[in-house]
Amino acid sequence: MSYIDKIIAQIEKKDAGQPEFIQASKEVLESLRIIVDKDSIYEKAGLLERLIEPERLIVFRVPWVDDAGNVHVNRAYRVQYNSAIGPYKGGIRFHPSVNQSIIKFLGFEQTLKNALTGLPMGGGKGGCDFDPKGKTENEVMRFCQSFMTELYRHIGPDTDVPAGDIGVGAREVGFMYGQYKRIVNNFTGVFTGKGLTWGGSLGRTEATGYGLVYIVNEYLKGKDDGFKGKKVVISGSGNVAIFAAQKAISLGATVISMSDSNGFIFHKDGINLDSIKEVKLVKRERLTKYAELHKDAVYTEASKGRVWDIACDIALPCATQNELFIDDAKSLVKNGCKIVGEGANMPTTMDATDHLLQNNVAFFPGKAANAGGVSTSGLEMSQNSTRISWSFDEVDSKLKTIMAGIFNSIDSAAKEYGKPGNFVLGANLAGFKKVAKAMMDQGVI
Ligand code: NDP
Ligand code: 2IT
Repeated sequence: MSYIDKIIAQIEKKDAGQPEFIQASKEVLESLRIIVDKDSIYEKAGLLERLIEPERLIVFRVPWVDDAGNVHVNRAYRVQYNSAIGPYKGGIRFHPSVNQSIIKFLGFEQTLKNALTGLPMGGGKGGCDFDPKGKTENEVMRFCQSFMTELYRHIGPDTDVPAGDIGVGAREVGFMYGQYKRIVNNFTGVFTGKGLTWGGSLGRTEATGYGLVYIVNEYLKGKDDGFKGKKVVISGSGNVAIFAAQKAISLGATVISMSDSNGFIFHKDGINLDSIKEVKLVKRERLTKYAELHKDAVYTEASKGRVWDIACDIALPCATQNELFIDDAKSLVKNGCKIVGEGANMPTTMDATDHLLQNNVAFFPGKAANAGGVSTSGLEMSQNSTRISWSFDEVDSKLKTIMAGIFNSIDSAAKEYGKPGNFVLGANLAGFKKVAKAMMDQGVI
């Protein structure tokens, strides 16, 4: 049995019951055969056993009291996955689906993603099965304070630096950061995605969506093409989706569809982004509200249709894991879609990814395509350390450079290993090589 097969068998046995973690780690391990099966140094160093096992997984309870005086207890996690190249770095997710499998898959992906950025950041991720939907502002604040009352002892500006993810935006980061500062009596860059008046970086809010469009654009530029005139379908209508739409539109594309967990809108002549922002970011309402405001937009409930059935040139899944399945991939190919860029983490299942690759769709995996967010978090950390704030244009131009760098490294790795255009392989290999080298240099720890 090869080393990789041994590790896959070990994960399937030890981590049975963690489907998302098995899915994410298997995809990476399959890509590594090309390097690891040829060189016994990795097996001798137990490198893969160490890479797939988190350095630390913290599980804790979060008790809080709702406005009516009822006590609730949620389960929270922080996985400190890998610190070979820098302090643990990665977001925090609040969603009822959060469990150990999801946090571990996200932490594992983050480790390789952060390596691709070229910045000194290790991999981490956190979250809780708390659902912010329908909670009052005071309930969210009390929850965040209770969450941080435990988490604070595990994080620090040079140890572990959290940020936002699903269900965690500027509001939640504010409440968590406030409580951290109150406990430790220290104003440090322990969080990224902070507010602009208290250490946040200009451009961080936009960074993940913008970065996604920048990396796809880098690819298009190589073909003397661009976003102009392209029809774009985006899933999700949160932070990543909205700013991907904003950048795509500014480059001349028409975004014809967006979604939330209840359904999707199809707006043939292009969605009205101001209206989406008002509905989703300001009023925190459902997309049905958008359809009420725009009579020419068609709303379809999630149970009655798929956003991926809409014909488009470019599809950008920006909602959550496992939201683009094999039938969706077939539909995209059939309708002429040429590019899929993952704004979300692991939105595409493995068989769907294979189908897209086999049909010459340019496929940008999340660990490369959505790395603009954490890259700009890295830039926020640098600004905090030096106590300097850069202008929006400075940050944005650094983000463009980083995304072009990521494109070049995944493109070159794919070519180097004989699979030009396979950016899944390219991203996994380029990320792995960097982390593996750092781990080898630092001995068996
Ligand atoms: P938000 O909470 O801002 O938005 C999430 C969006 O996805 C909402 O429209 C939400 O709909 C939808 N969604 C969430 N869960 C589900 C689900 N189970 N089924 C269907 N739709 C769902 O999160 P972000 O935009 O920050 O994150 C989106 C994705 O991007 C995630 O995969 C995240 O890990 C990834 N990502 C985020 C980064 C960031 O900087 N924020 C950086 C890199 C990756 P609804 O409102 O109905 O729940
Ligand atoms: O998945 C991700 O890369 C994020 N949620 C952002 C992480 C970060 O630390 O900015």
